[in-house]
Amino acid sequence: GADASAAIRVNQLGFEPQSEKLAVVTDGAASSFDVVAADTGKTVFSGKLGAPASWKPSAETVRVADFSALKTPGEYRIKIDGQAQSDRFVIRADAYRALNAAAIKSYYLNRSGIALLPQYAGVYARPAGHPDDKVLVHASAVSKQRAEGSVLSSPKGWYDAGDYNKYIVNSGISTYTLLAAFEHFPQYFAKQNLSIPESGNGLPDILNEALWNLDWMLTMQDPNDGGVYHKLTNKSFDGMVMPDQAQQAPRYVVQKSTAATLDFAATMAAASRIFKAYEQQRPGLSARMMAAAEAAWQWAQANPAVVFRNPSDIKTGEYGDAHLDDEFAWAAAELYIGTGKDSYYRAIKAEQLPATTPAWSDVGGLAWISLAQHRAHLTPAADRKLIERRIDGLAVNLAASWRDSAYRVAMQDKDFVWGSNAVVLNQAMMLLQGYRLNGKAEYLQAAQSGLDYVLGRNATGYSFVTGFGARPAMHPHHRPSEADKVAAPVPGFLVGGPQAGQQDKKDCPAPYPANLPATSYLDHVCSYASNEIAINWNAPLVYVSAALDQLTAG
Ligand code: G3I
Ligand code: 9MR
Repeated sequence: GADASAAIRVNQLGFEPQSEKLAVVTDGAASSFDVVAADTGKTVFSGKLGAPASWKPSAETVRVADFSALKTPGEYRIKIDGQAQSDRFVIRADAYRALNAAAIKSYYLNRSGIALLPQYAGVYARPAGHPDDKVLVHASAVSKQRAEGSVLSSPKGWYDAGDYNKYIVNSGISTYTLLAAFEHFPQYFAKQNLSIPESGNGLPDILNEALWNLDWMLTMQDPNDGGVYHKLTNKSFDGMVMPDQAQQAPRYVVQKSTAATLDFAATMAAASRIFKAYEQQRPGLSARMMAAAEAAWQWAQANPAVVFRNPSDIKTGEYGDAHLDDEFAWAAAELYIGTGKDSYYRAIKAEQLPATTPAWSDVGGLAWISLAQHRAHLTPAADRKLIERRIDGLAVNLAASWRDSAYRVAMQDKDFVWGSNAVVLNQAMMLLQGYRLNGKAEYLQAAQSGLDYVLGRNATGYSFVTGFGARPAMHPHHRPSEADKVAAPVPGFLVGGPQAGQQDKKDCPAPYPANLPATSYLDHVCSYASNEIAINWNAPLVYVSAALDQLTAG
């Protein structure tokens, strides 16, 4: 029954045959478990539960069921005491193919400025919204060449999240992470057909999708000085309506900021090296991106401390960040890889740059990812040993937290912030960098646990990806999912996840079911603090699902 199965938490999608396979059991009484064939109920594997251990973020005592030795493809459930049964899950090759495709397709389904046609979007087809071909320069963004109220064209791009604005800081890390997935696992994406308008044009679809946003980002740079506007936005958030019904006009480009300009520089430099191979499809694009990246870098040198804060009349997402060392380092690293200029290497200040789990406000880890990826081809100025030490040092720490954790996840109390589900996936992405560097099996296992967590092995029992798993989030704070006439939410989105802040309480008619860091989650459309979706949260889902399919293949 539903109640009994809630006590056995498992990745509700399933596993690659060769992967580590763990479930977590909240029932303290049983000491053994069985894995049974989902259809016949026949036992195919039996094991002992691990010792009871407590997990601080949920204040639960749990035991681990390890059935990694079961490698036979099939559909299964876990059973304890001959009674409580888990949800169904599969063991099969390419276990995350459909998940990965949907996670990328969600970007198409969140595109601004284009009608989603039924042949690509199915029931989620909708008219175009936010053409953004006439946006105004906000008072905060005036320059010699562009007076207040000047009109710019800045179409395309993805809506940031459940809201309809477009923010450069968040676009940077999101787009880069998709590009990194492609750069690291090109074979995985080579034949993927996402059924988007550009499919079949000679570019892999993940790059087609990334281009939709890169084309927009390029319009956000002021060609007169290289600076980049922080965001393109309404004055306040739209209502819970479809994009074409959002009537707030005008839209504005708001203040250039150092963070946005550097995130833009890093992303364009990375994109430039990837699109070099596609000169035929987009002539001149790679060179244009590198020129844009260098111009942005120059602006940031001249304007090194312009921290963004919302002007008083602008009430939308801020993405304000006063710590800019990591943004400088990331941009310098990508420019160094792209140009081979040692001056950029020195600007990284690598000795002082820690490797941390990436987030929109903390992009130093992205510099280390790119440096490690390209370490064989760097100039002698680069310290290869340092690059390896940084990547491995973070992976060692994350793996230690994972091993010590009752739930076998690297997350600790402090990681349950707004968008916690992306924290665990970005941790997994960094563990995968460690694994790609030195092949330590436990890094791969710990990364697998990160994906398991968002797909059901967590303290809420939900799968946090819309459309995937037996009990997925159904009511994300996502305007199209709420306003369309379709019962199921737009699929392939990672929701933000539990965190105890509950900043949306005043806007929620329903109470949160629990208050602890790992259980403070509300599957209600009101809950922008635990149940919104966002492009930066989906990006590590794309990366990790592809990597685990590719790296675990028998
Ligand atoms: O920086 C402080 C830190 O010093 C302090 O110790 C800590 C304690 O709570 O808070 C830190 O600030 C947090 C900030 O993110 C920076 O990480 C805030 O608490 C937290 O509320 C804030 O959350 C952000 C949220 O917007 C509200 O501003 C999320 O990271 C960010 O992902 C989210 O992004 C929104 C956009 O603004 C609008 N579009 C939707 C998107 C997703 O919800
Ligand atoms: O919908 C908004 C969401 O995208 C943001 O992440 C969130 C926090 O900035 O704010 C949401 O908008 C809410 C606003 O802040 C307060 N009134 C209710 C709005 C939700 O409908």
